[in-house]
Amino acid sequence: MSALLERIQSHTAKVAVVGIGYVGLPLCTEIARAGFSVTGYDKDERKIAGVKAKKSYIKDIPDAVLASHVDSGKLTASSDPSVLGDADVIVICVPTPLNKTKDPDNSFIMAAAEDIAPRLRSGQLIILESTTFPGFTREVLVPRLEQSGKKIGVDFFVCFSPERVDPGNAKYQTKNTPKVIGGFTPKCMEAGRAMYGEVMDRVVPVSSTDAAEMVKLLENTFRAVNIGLVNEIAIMAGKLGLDTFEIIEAAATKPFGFMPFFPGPGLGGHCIPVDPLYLSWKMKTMKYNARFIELADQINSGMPAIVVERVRDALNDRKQSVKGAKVLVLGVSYKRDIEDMRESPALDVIELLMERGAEVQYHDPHVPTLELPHHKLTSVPLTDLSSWDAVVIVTDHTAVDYGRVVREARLVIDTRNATKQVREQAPGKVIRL
Ligand code: SAJ
Repeated sequence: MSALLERIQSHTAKVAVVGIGYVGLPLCTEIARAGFSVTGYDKDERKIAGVKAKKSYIKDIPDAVLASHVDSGKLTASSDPSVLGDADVIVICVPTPLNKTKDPDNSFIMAAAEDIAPRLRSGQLIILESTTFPGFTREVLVPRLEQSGKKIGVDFFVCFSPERVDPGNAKYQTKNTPKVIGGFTPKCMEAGRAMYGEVMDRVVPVSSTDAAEMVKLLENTFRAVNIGLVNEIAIMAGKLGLDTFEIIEAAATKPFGFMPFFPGPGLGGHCIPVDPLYLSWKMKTMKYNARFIELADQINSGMPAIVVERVRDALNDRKQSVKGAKVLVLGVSYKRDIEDMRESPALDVIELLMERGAEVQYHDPHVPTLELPHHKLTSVPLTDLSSWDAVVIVTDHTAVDYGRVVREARLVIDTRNATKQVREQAPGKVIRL
């Protein structure tokens, strides 16, 4: 342990980061910036090639930043698992999705454990960053690593430290976002705090790996449940004939005790729709039903159908049916100004409209093509907006001229309040969620 601490404090410790995606690559650059030699380990040869060619594939990491660390010799990349045996510190930043039955899929973490276990060396520190259920590190990861015959807290050290990367956030990046960390034993914690203390602006120790796992799940469950709440408020406001966004914006003037969330077409991304279900799944194994999480998931998953109901009702008011209607979906990525389509509710909105016989196309400046189960669509240019029976704003990209949309379109269903500044130019033409 003392040798590990000495190498960490002198920045001579060698670090390996398993998984160099939107979490791992920024982490690699911060570790290199702190003066450590760091190797990005990934099975995706394209990522390895990107790092070696100093061509960043992560928007938050400019090519110049990547190049500076590669040219200094501090940052390398490899798909050879032997780098894991050489490393003093190994950080695991791999995906933890849900499988088809919405149960946790920890297979990527276990694949990393299979790469590490046969190469586990005395004195190594392993930090898991991938979001998982409370108890995973203690019940699954550590026992797997101990099968090597080495003893946790004596021969090797394990911590859990949740990733808090918010892609595209100009203010908070890896280094200046407080870093929560929990150690399996006090020595594990000492090693983890020492390592991240050399890289991050602020380290937040908690009492265990389970606690650190739970911190992450609370953070993202908080968002999913509050988004579910405002989505239900939108459903209720619709029945009351009230404008949801007006209600929320007025409530948001309360300077204390309130935090605005806004309704939308559903929950997209790889965090918010997924992480809370890791917690509810774990509670099910303990015969407890995490009702808020389940209810939020039901409401959020049901929003695409609510959007299609709003389209149906708006067309109906114009004596038109959805069947045969020409509908343009405006914006399809899971949130504004990004190209990420993971779990995007736009996919469900399009599918539901097509099932009801609408002729659907989409426009998204960030998404050139779209793969649906039975269709492949291409983003159409924003010309001749009056040719559509309805334009449905599903993602509110800033690149779109919403003034032109409300002036030229015949009917606009706005699920994001994108037309807030311009809808007065076309009274009665814009229906908001
Ligand atoms: N959404 C709403 N209404 C809201 C806020 C979000 O419908 O009021 C929708 C978004 O459109 C999107 C989904 O929820 O489809 C998730 O949005 P998000 O703003 O939470 O963005 P994400 O998925 O990029 O979440 C990430 C998370 N970061 C990590 O897990 C490390 C989350 O913890 C961050 O709080 C969030 O970014 C953020 O604050 O931007």
